[in-house]
Amino acid sequence: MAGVPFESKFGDPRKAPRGKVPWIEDDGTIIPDSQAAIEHLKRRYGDPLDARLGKEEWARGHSLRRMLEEGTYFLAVHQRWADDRGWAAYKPYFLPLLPAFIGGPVIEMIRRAQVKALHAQGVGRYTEEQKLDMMVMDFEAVAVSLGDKDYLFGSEPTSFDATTYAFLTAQVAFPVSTKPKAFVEGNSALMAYKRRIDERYFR
Ligand SMILES: N[C@@H](CCC(=O)N[C@@H](CS)C(=O)NCC(=O)O)C(=O)O
Repeated sequence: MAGVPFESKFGDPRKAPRGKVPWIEDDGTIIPDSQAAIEHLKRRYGDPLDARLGKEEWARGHSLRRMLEEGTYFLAVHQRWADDRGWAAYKPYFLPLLPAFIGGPVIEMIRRAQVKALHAQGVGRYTEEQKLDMMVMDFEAVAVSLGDKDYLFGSEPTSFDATTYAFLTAQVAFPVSTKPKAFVEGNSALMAYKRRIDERYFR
């Protein structure tokens, strides 16, 4: 989006600098966490995306991104790892990423660790219904922020659109029907926004 050339590679959390994906390597410097990576790239190569934003717009974008990455994220982890229907759909994609033979028991261990982490974070303690409603509300907040604009902050995209796009795409691409997925798919402005970004950057 910022015109910086890059090559994407498969990230293995076991080899990640902080045990988490994603991370970037830029000229020998390793930067874990998408947010820190974005800040680094802005410092190093300039900021063609967000530089035009006023302080208040930045604050709104930052709040939205933190809601998605630190709140909605855990609800999405629940969808994939803890919910039985979600797990049945996600496991066949995840399993081939692990070594053959030990992959089966290891994946169940990872699942138990994820369920424990969701409980510690707090999301795991809500009922299924509450979790789905919380997620719908988050996407509703995104839809209201977008309004009838092409991008969150007008006619051109910012780094905040990258985050929003990722969360919408993950929801739409996930094969299990849920309330939040139905909300996103039923919202014509959100779907047009997702298509706009698909066509601009991924076609
Ligand atoms: N806010 C972080 C989130 C990183 C994150 O939680 N990554 C997950 C996958 S989406 C992970 O690597 N989990 C492995 C683990 O917790 O062991 C970022 O955007 O970089």
